[in-house]
Amino acid sequence: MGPVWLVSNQPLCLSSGLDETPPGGLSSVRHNDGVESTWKTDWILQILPTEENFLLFFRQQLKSCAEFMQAWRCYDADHSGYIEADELKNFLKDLLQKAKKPYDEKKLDEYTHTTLKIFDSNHDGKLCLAEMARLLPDEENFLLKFQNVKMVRREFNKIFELYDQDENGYMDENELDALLKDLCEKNKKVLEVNKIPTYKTAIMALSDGGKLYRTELALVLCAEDISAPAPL
Ligand SMILES: [Ca+2]
Ligand SMILES: [Ca+2]
Repeated sequence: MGPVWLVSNQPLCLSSGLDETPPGGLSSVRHNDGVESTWKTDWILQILPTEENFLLFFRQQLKSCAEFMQAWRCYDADHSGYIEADELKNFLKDLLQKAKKPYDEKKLDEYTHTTLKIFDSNHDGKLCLAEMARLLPDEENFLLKFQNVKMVRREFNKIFELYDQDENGYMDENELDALLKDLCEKNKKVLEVNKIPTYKTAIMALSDGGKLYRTELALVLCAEDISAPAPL
């Protein structure tokens, strides 16, 4: 892996949009008496936080599905479709820096290991979008809903080609909108038509400046690993 982020002392991905943490967020919580509440970040100073604390912590950082998807896109630096251990470490490092908490390499390795242990349900040593989806609060958890409408690779590819109407290899917002409308129509029991703008914003957060490529859309809609070799 390229060591680019390892030499950076600045939080890379959490510095802009995610930094505007509303009240309740990290290190911005002040009670009326002016005493800063640190309980929410205490876990990070402890050696072994509980799973619940981990979830709480992440949820405070990633409040909406769009933020979550932005973070995903940012920290999956090699665009492999997974957050590997080194990418996860970078994410945790940025969180610690943002929370202005001291840490050393050893602690960082421990947190990385613990976080992987909690979220890596299939034990392949890396996190896929579905595994990370647990970080989202239930009411924001569009990813879990989309789990139920995922397609096999062949079907997904067909759909992609169908809705990529100008056939330029990526979907723009309008093409995605058309796809989402039809998907919601087809899966009324699972997806909500009035949530289409939310779904769209979140999924477009995976795009490359408005260009939503097949591999990125596949993270949400394809049940198979699209980059894996095709079965015979
Ligand atoms: Ca990756
Ligand atoms: Ca995994």
